[in-house]
Amino acid sequence: MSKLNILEFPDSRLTKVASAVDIFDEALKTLVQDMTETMYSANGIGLAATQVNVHKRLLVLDVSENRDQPRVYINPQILSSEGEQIHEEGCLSVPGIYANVKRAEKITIKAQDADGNSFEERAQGLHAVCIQHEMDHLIGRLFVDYLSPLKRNMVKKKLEKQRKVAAKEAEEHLVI
Ligand code: K1U
Ligand code: ZN
Repeated sequence: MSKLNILEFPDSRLTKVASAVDIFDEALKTLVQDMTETMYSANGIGLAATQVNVHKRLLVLDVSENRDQPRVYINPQILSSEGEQIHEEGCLSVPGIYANVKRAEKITIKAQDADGNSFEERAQGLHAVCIQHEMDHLIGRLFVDYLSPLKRNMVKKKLEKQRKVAAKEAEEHLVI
């Protein structure tokens, strides 16, 4: 298994729209395993293929308490949604930034597993939030796109500053 590189905002590749998965082969199973390892290693509860620069409709998640129930959703579609919830969201592609986002409270989703078998599932609470967040990635949308342009710009500046500090620290570490 390999750990994959996660693209970070404002990388334009995060805005690409993913296309349907139509081949269910060993390469797809390896991608699912690598994405799952990458999600766990980054302490995430979800990861969309777009974030690792693969523009296919595929996401992994694990919202279980013990982090031992990985799930994969290929070609996911929301069949119905009910209610509203506001939840604080984070994103591995927007590190260190958290914001409240309004989403549906309950969803019914149809997707395929890594063998191509179709299944339907009902999700609510954080599970539903995470699926909606990851499905947004597959259409090139980030949770910061729900913020005002002013707040989004502040996020961009904060990330630029974080990166400069990290680069300086790495340089100092090299000198010492
Ligand atoms: O980058 C991602 O898409 C993963 C993202 C998923 C997510 C987290 C929270 C709400 C919606 C979607 C993360 O896993 S961010 C890191 C994280 O584990 C986390 C952050 C805030 C709340 C709960 C978890
Ligand atoms: Zn995300």
